[in-house]
Amino acid sequence: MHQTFDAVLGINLLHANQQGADHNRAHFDKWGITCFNMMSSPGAGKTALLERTLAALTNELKIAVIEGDMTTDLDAERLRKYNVPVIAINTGRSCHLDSKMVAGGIHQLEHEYNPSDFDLVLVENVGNLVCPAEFEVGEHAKVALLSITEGEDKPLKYPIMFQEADCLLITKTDLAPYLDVDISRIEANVRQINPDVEIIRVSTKADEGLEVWFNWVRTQVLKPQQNSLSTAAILNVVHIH
Ligand SMILES: Nc1nc2c(ncn2[C@@H]2O[C@H](COP(=O)(O)OP(=O)(O)OP(=O)(O)O)[C@@H](O)[C@H]2O)c(=O)[nH]1
Ligand SMILES: [Mg+2]
Ligand SMILES: [Zn+2]
Ligand SMILES: [Zn+2]
Repeated sequence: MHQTFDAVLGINLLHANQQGADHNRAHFDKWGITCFNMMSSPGAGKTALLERTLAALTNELKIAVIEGDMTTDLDAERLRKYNVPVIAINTGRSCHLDSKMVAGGIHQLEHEYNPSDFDLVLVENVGNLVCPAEFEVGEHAKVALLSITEGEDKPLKYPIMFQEADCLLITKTDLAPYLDVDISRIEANVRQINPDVEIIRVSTKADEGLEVWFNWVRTQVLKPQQNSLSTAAILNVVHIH
């Protein structure tokens, strides 16, 4: 995990990040956009899930993607096939997206499109089970993915991600017959940390649970935005275009 206080600079990094996250959320709220932060360890299936989500929902929702990777735009290229705006952010040496990086993506969306046309922005975070959960980017919901190949104990060993999640997708369930894994044990471990989290078992390969996931997405998009009265004030105070 990163140190969140830089003693030399005297900056509380998480506090500064939070201000940027409030700024981003104010943009989303002004435009009527719901934003998800999609997080998991490398390879749990974030991009595969986004591919299926875009294929299923672009006819009913206007979606844009902000794609975070340390290097390359391989995932961004996979998602551009679905004819949605995909803004690629390379984080370089950073193993998570922070709110300032995502602000760059949001401002790009604002300049290139009419942002009020969009319903949903999906942020794919860098593959990492630890710090993305601590660095809010302005999302309305945190979606965590855990594949069944990672082990039943992961929610207990990396609790912050599972504590913070609004929705947990247990992925690659098609592999269960080949593994010594008890999926209900994973669920019990998650519930121990976060009793109220929505848990959905999915497989993009075997088409399992995807309709349940799409319905969860729909309910979140339809939820009234938390539209704070201070939206305009936040945008004025911290504008980092
Ligand atoms: N068997 C199986 N494999 C899957 C499933 N979903 C994804 N995969 C495979 O898992 C690998 C990683 O999937 P990605 O979607 O690239 O994972 P990711 O979380 O986006 O990876 P990073 O962006 O690198 O962190 C690929 O080889 C996928 O084909 C699934 O439901 N079942
Ligand atoms: Mg990916
Ligand atoms: Zn990090
Ligand atoms: Zn702004």
